[in-house]
Amino acid sequence: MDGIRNIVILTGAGISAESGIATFRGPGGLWEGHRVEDVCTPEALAADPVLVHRFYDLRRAALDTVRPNAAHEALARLDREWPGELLIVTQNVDDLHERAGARRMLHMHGELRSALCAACGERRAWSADLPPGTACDVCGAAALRPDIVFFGEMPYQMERIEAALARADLFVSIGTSGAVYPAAGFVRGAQAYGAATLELNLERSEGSAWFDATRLGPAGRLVPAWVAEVLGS
Ligand code: BJW
Repeated sequence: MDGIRNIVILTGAGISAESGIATFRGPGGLWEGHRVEDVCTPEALAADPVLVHRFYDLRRAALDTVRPNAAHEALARLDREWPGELLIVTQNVDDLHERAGARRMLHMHGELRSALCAACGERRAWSADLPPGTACDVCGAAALRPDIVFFGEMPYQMERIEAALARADLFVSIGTSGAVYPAAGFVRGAQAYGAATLELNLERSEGSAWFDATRLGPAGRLVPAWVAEVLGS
């Protein structure tokens, strides 16, 4: 990995598939016949808050039944051992990267184990069920909602991501379909700043043509092999 010092890694639902968490698109997808971009919106939340809150309550509770897989563990090892800059940007709302031990990471699409106040914007750790109308500790409004970035809402920490992409020597995308922006555009952004780009995915994605190289296979096999290569072991 000559000349590589700063790495940005983007992960998607595919990295958690081998832990037993369904991906969004494709057969058996999480939204079962609905297009995620039709149902995962602020309008859907406003129309049926009980249904949407319940959906996320079930997924939050299901986190107790899954654990990190070899791909999450390999990225946590990279985080511990890589001497240069590293940022793992996950689109996932599960907590498997941090449970594997990754620290230099962020959740751009929110977190299941967090609640967001729709009135004041406060975010707080949340592990129980979250019924509609739960009051915010900070402003008192009965406005806590799942801390999930819906379509049409701004993903978190975009400035930090853009700054990391601008400094990256290598951008790696793992287990994401390249169907959702702005994440799907990171490969071209990183390239414009001069980074090399690599995709690790089960199959070719909508964005594959943009990458310098694509390796196909399950993340649980590809990611540990790639991390060993990067760390020279
Ligand atoms: C494996 C594997 C294994 C399987 N090993 N791999 C037109 C053009 C451009 C943009 C837009 C547009 N129209 C609208 C937009 C914007 C919109 C958008 O992108 N829409 C598209 C439908 C076109 N985006 C937004 O609204 C975003 N906000 C925004 O743009 O704000 C404005 C802005 C302006 C300027 C700068 C910045 C922002 C918000 C997007 C929010 C997405 N939220 C969700 C919901 C989470 C809720 C929940 O969990 O319930 O996030 S949608 C859903 O998709 C989720 C995911 O994070 C996201 C991406 O999915 P992901 O991870 O790629 O999963 P899959 O299932 O699609 O793919 C899995 C992949 O894994 C596949 O490739 C498999 O092959 C692979 N795989 N098993 C390795 N074992």
